[in-house]
Amino acid sequence: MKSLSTCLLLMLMFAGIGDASAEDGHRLWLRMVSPKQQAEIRVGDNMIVTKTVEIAIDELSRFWRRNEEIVMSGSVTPISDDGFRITRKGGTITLTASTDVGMLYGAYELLRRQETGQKIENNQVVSETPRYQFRVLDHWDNMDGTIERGYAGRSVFFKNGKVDFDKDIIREYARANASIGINMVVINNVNASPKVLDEKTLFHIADIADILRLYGIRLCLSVNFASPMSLDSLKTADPLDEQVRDWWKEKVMQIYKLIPDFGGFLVKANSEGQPGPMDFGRSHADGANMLAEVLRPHGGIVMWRAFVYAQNSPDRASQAYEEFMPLDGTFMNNVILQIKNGPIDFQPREPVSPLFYGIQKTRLMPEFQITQEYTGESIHTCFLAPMWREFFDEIAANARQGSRRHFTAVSGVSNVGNSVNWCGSDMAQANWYAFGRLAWNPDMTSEQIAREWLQQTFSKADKFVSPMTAMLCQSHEAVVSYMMPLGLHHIFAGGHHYGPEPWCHQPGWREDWLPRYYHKADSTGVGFDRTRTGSGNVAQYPQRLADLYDNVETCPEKYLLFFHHVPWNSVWERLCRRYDMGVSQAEGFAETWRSVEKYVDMERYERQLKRFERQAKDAWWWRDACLLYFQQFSKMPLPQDCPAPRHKLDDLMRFSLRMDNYTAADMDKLP
Ligand code: GCV
Repeated sequence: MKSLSTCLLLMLMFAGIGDASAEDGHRLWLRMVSPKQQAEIRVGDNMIVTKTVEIAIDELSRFWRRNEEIVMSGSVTPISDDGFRITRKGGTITLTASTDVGMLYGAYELLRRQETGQKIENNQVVSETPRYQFRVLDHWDNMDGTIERGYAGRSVFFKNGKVDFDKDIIREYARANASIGINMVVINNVNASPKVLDEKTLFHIADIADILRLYGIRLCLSVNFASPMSLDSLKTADPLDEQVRDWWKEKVMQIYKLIPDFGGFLVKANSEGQPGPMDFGRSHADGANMLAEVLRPHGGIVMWRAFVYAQNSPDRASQAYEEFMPLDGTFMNNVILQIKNGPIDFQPREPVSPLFYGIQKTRLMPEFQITQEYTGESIHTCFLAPMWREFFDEIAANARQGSRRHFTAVSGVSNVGNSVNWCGSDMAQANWYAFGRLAWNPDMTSEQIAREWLQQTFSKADKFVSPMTAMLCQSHEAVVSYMMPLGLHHIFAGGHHYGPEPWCHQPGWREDWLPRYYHKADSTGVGFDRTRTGSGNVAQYPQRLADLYDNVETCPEKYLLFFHHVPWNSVWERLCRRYDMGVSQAEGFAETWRSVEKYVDMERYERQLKRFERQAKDAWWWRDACLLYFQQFSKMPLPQDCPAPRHKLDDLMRFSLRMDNYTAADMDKLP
């Protein structure tokens, strides 16, 4: 064993991270305070001190405030997948890992336990390995610096068509990711500019990869399938064309020369106007395999998105299944199909995409959306762990019924931008955190995650943590209730996805971009009939679920209007009550926040209070817009004990919110 105090000098380069400063939210959940005297960390002889291990040592020596000494030791028996083991004997805690990244994860686990008051008992063994091999954060950042569906400012990677980043910010970003186990990031939008593969651009991207690598994170890129045509004027991007294959081979070699641990490509093909193999008469598998073949020798993967839906299809929910099921078994094994959790598009609530049950011979990864495109952007508090838990729970329940289920990877569309608190809203940071924690261990409960996030990010006081945990865990259901309860979906205003516009009608627009395609309200009832006698979508589910969803009596209420068109008299009262429940929950959020004021610093308190107040108003806006609009068809009064609307339908229908990325500054312009 040797003392590492000398090495600590080397670590001055990391100083600055986590220093006490004003509470602007920038430090996220990593608000650790250093002890007066740095902790001494001992390093076992069997360990190679890489730069990543140096970071682990630095983190512990600067922030470990307990009396136990820490010994870091390489593992004699391998611990798989960057896992780690923590044991305590008397006053010595031993952290063991087989890889340097495992050591870093172990260091963050120790600090998390310290910050959340979890003791490690004498002789206790804490042993952790991540459930999924790839825990991927997808950024929808454009090279001009804008972020598609981003509500937290501009890109931290790109500006004015170029790679442009602040090294310190990227280091802090990498550190935050590593602290929750994220090990891959895709830095650019799936609606990808071919320019990202330009040699000069790659050269600068490699500088980002160099920083991420220190924290065990592999960089990936979204690629435009027609890149060979745009960048080098090839006549085709046909995946079976020799020249095209050679182009990709060379490009991939160029990338690996610059970024030896490059993770791979994420591809949105033949979807929403993006080019793809089908433009050349080839299949998704032809396209994905061509890329997989050139990446495989370097250890790279292809994440091929299954988010496809053709214009004028009778049921958008059925499209991806129809397109991808026949291809099951034809993808190479370094291709992972990336499938959105639900069959439509990151709605506040959807059933699990049937592809997760159907696909048997291809690797799969769910795609969640951390950025709140459909759940209130950076204004509403909507803690998404309960929604993602619902997904994992349904998958697990079905696996028990005999359906195969093992994912290799999990991905989430990031909510990070260059705003001072990274996510635009302080509460939205919880979703970044929750994504990482669930990607590491999908068995964690929402309460556990909320609790540890709150303790680290705000205060450990139980009078703060308990009510706020309850509020966070209720928030997703509240959002569903005041926006789209009982299985309603996609009744957002056209052009953006913030406010309600169930009436939205834009001549010339695709039908499946308009709310009425989804709610199908008419004089006979409301809801999308996806039963066996309707669109037939239920039949894409395993028999047990198909039967359950097909029958209006057994269909879970939360999916009722997703699968059934039901008469008004059977649903009107329930609908009104659900909306009201959501509104009163949202109103309660502001009250809860006011009740914990003394535990929160002024800056974050004020900033968040405004958002909670806006959220309550928006809940009313949603409730009134939807109920008053539907009432035109139901012709039924609101139940007597339901409050009178605060808005008039005509006023709401006249109001038009044509802003894609509006910020807190625009909040007062809403109804
Ligand atoms: C990146 C939805 C979003 C788009 C997004 C697309 C996708 O349609 O509104 O902004 O594009 O999903 O996931 O590809």
